[in-house]
Parts: sequence; C-alpha cells; structure tokens
Amino acid sequence: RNNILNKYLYFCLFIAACPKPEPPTHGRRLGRVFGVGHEVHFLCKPGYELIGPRTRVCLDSLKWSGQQPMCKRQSNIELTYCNTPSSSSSSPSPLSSSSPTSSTLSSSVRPSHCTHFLGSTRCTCDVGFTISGRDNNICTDIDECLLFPLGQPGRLCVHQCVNTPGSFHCFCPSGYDLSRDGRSCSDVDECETRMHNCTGDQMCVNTYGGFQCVTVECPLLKNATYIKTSPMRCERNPCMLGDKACTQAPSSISFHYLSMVSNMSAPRVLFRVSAARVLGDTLRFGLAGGRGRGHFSVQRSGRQTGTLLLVTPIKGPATLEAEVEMSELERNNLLGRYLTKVTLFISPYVF
Ligand SMILES: [Ca+2]
Repeated sequence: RNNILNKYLYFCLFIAACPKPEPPTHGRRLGRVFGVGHEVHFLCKPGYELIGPRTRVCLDSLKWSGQQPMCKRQSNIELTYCNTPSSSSSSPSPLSSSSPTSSTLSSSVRPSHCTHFLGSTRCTCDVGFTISGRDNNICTDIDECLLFPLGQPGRLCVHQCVNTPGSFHCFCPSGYDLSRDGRSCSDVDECETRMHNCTGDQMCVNTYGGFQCVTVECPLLKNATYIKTSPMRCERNPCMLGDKACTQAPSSISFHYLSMVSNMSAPRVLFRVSAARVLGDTLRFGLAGGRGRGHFSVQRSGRQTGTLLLVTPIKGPATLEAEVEMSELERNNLLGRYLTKVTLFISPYVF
C-alpha cells in the first residue's frame, strides 16, 4: 500500500501544469485547470476595462501565454452628445443627474452616433448596443445572456454565458475546452494528452469533463483463483477434479469502461457480448448484478450474442456498473459462465 502511495506522490510531483494565475485586482479569473493546453479567462468588474489578454493558455514551457492582464478603472467616458439645434452649448454636458445610468458609467454605455439632416436627427449604435436615453443620445449594451437564457432554444452558450460590453463570451466547466464555434464545450482527453495522474499499473479512462484511473484486479473468491491474462481480462485457474464450487465460478471475467454524457436518451445499445466459439448446445445471457440495475437490461440479439441495453436515462454525475453473464450449457449441464463487467462513467452535464 505504501508503495502505491509513493507512486501516486511521485506522479503528483510531475503533473505538467502552469503556476496558478492570480485574478486581476477588480476582476476575476475563470478556469481552474492549469495543465498544459488549458485556458484561463479574465473578466473585470463593471466600470473596469480589461487591459491585456482576455484568455491565457498554459504552454508546454509551463508558462502562461501573453502578459498578466489588468483591470483599469474607466475614466469617465466622455459622452459627446448629439447636440440638437436648440441646445447649442459648446461644452458637452455630463449626463443629467436624473439619468439612472449616470451612476453606473461604464463601457456598457457609449455615446450614439448621430447625423443631422434637414432638421432631423438619426442616431445609431455599434453592434451589440441599443439606443436609449432621453434624446437617443446614448447606447447601452445589450445583455445577450439575458436575452437568450440557458436551457432555452437558441441559447448562446451550452454552459455559462458572460455578458461583455457589445458582446458576450461563453465559458466551459473545467475539463472542457470552448469549441471553435465559441458556444459549445468539448471534452479534453486527459488520457490522450497525458494530463492524467494515473500510475503505471492503472489504466486511464477518458470521461466527459474528466478522466478516471482504473485498476483491473482479478477477484479473490473462496472457491476459485484467477489470473490476469490481459489488461482487461481475468481467467480462472484450472479447478481440482470434482471441485464443483470451483467449476461453477465464472471461467472468465472481462472489464469494460464506457463514458457517457448525462441524460442520454433510452433505450440504446451500450455493449454487445459474443461467444467466440460455442461448445455446448445452449447459450444464455442475463444481467448478473451491478449498481444501478434498474437502468439496464440484457437481450439476446443473435444466436451467439447478447446486448446490454440502457433502458432509462441516467442523470449524471454517476458511476454505474452492469454485469452481463453468459452461460454455456450442454444438455442442461453448465459448461461455463463468462462475466463481463461494464462500468459507466456519466458526466454531470449533457455534453
Ligand atoms: Ca476528459
């Protein structure tokens, strides 16, 4: 056990990660994974403007790309009013104190662009802003996140939406990268990119939003002993002649790991078990056990094939197990039992 712990510590020391980036004063940092290839994002409080990069990436050199950004207080924006002919004052008057926006001057408020032609005035705003103010003289930011909230058709971001002056930005939970479309989140394959901390005797299983380190261990049964014949399979050692309890124990146990997103529709096929060669006259397939049995069913889908089905959707995060048993018989005598243990890792999100 100590040995395992030592190995774990050894791996912990060598996870490739960048130093924890501090959030800027008057702002915050989004993103909690600092491994190579991961991104962090920076935002400023209202009234502050981000100077520097909005996003930094942890580079192979274990340094963050770009410079640490700052949040700079926005100096009172000079609102140049569209002077209507009646108010020909040369000095632009500040926002009247009755205006509700005067106290929250930020870059979410901008002057409008007005043109005067033949006594009429036409004012427009930049993209992402809408005209407001008593004389259409200011533009206020459109909160796209509020307009298209999460969980509604046409939503902007699959996870988190942050409104910015004139635009918006989508954020993903840790373990995901923002997709190229800027709205969806795609899983980071920690196993493929070596961002996992699984030890040498463990296997890395990529999951949606994370990864799992699994150890395949052959069972210790009273009546039978097993030996690992491949990383995912254990086979029973030969039984003593006449040892019935031993011959009734599974001849082989295979392990499989599946990753799924939350709330996948059902019914759906999860896994198929087939007999490579059949010695007896009958094959039977059934669900032997496992956590969350109510979600699964086993059906025969061919002469030598059984199918593990998901029958009701699973809400994540969850880890469930299903055991599919195939038994081979000859004139009603059991020739062998073969167990397939399927572990399902279900993400907390529908992506
Ligand atoms: Ca992953």
